[in-house]
Amino acid sequence: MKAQFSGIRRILSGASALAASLMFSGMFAGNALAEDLLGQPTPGAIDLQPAASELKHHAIQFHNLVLMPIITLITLLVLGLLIWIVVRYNKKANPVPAKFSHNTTIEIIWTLVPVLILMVIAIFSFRLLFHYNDMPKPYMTVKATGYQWYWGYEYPDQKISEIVSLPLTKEQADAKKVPYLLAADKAMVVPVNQVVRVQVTGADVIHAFALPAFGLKIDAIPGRLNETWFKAEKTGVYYGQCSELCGVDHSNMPIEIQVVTQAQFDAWVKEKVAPPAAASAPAAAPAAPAEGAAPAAAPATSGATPATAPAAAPASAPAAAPAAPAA
Ligand SMILES: [Cu+2]
Repeated sequence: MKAQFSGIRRILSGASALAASLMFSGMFAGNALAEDLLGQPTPGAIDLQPAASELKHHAIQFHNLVLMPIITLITLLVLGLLIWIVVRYNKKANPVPAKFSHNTTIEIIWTLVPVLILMVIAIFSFRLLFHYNDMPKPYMTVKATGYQWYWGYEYPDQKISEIVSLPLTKEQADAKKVPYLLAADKAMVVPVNQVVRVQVTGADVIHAFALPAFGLKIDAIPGRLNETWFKAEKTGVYYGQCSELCGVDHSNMPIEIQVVTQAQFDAWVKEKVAPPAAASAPAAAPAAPAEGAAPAAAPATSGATPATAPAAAPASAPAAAPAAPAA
């Protein structure tokens, strides 16, 4: 079975290369496909965005080796038939037309051949769907919630509550030298080479979480939790957008995923987890001096009246936080 597939694949890839060179030579000679930007669209590019995850590699293979050759061959066949009929059977070349109608053989052929073509597409299509479905054991989960009109990212494993990711204005994007309508003020941060499960839902209307470089596109539906996954191969910044017409600011729902090294991710998690620890500081504060907690926190809290204590707490919190686990 596998050998058969590889045979078909070889034939199809040959046809694909031929078709691609026929269709695109000259027309797009100025575009070097190899220079496509990773993680974002390239101006003037015609191909799919380069892959940065396993799923996207499979999707590109399906597109390039199965769909494109079939589409190209069918288009060329129909074009050839049209030209042949126009040239051979016009009034001048064929003054006395044939009188017959119906041809059982041809009718069987043009019923069976499309069925076979669809079966070939289905085999490879299901293989791709199974790849999407068969998520390896995830390292972590991120819950992405679509709102009108922004995204929220929650990290249940790391106990990081929802991070609101807002779009940047044109001025902000230009100032930061990031792509407008793709970059967000806060990104989803994930480690490289780890399986990330993305749970997707909508808070108000249907949105869609899509990121081309990872081959992701899944609906964010209120009341439902959809699930997909990716395993980023390279560190970097990857952009996507909401892909379901969700209202007036649909175009203002950028998705930015920052893929960082494991060490950077761990540091980021530590930094994000710190605020909840600081939030619990006010409760711990009265007890802190007795336990000999951070000296920096002591002067601020010991002299404070109950009324000023909450106000003082946030300022002293960062200093007190590292000491808290030790106490
Ligand atoms: Cu949306």
